[in-house]
Amino acid sequence: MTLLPRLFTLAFAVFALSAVPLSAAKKTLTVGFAQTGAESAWRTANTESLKSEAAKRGINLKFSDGQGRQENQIRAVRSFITQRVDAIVIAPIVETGWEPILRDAKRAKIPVILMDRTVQVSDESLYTCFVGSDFAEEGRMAADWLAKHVDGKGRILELQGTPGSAPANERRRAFAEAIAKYPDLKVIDSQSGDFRRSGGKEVMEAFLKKHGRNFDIVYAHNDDMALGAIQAIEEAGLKPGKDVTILSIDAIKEAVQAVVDGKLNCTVECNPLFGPKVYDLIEKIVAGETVPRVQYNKDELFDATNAAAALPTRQY
Ligand code: GYE
Repeated sequence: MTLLPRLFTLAFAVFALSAVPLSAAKKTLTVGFAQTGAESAWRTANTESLKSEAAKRGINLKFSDGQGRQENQIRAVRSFITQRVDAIVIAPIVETGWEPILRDAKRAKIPVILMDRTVQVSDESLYTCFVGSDFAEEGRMAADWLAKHVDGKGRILELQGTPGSAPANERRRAFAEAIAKYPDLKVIDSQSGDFRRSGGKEVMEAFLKKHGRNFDIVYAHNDDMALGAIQAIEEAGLKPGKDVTILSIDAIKEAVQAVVDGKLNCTVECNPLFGPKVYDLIEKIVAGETVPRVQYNKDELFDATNAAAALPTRQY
């Protein structure tokens, strides 16, 4: 044999060998993620978890920042459907208004994973599953802690999250229900700070103008708003954590630090690190396995008794 045909044979053998593992290799998954926006440190940690875990697993993640608007999220989902992604992850900014786009996704046979926040729909089969925290349980944990800490007495100012969002709705409802047992523990005013630090500060400034010193407690639906409120309270010459009892939800590192510093009295954990869980679910769904419809995180509570010990290992 001359050299040329031998080279051809060799090249063919190499090609044939490499072709086998290639065709047997796992297909790269493409996932569309419609995020709410970047309103809080919790949200930043959540986005980072989904991005870094996708990179680790070689998943092609199409990320859309909804900038706090449901119509942006719906537009992103529509474009994911057109692109025929393998799965869609939504962190629904509000609970209502999702039926039409979820119907479109179902018609296109694209599984939808609701992450972090729930939706209200008439037909549960419009999404495949939900993974998140139990917001009602968080509201109850905050209320029970408070009732013990202030001996069932006090005037509460409430800083609500984004109006119409599942965490604002549930954290408000469950907290109110739990404190109803204590006739001397009352919410005297409640306004939305949109889960933002600047929102918490502005609403707290308005509360201080309106109520003067006639309140005892601030209950914030998230840490960022509590941290904003703490700033406003300090600027008004009061001592947060001492003159005013302050409690919130999320347990971001900065808030656990504020508990250690005595400026925040308690924060209920709400873990945002959903990356591994979400992609485990998607890999199973795509492989045709059934997955649990609803999965909740197990969250803890941090106050003066355990914050210092927890601080060094906080991951977000
Ligand atoms: O508490 C808040 C964020 O939906 C649980 O959204 C989430 C909430 C979280 O902006 O910080």
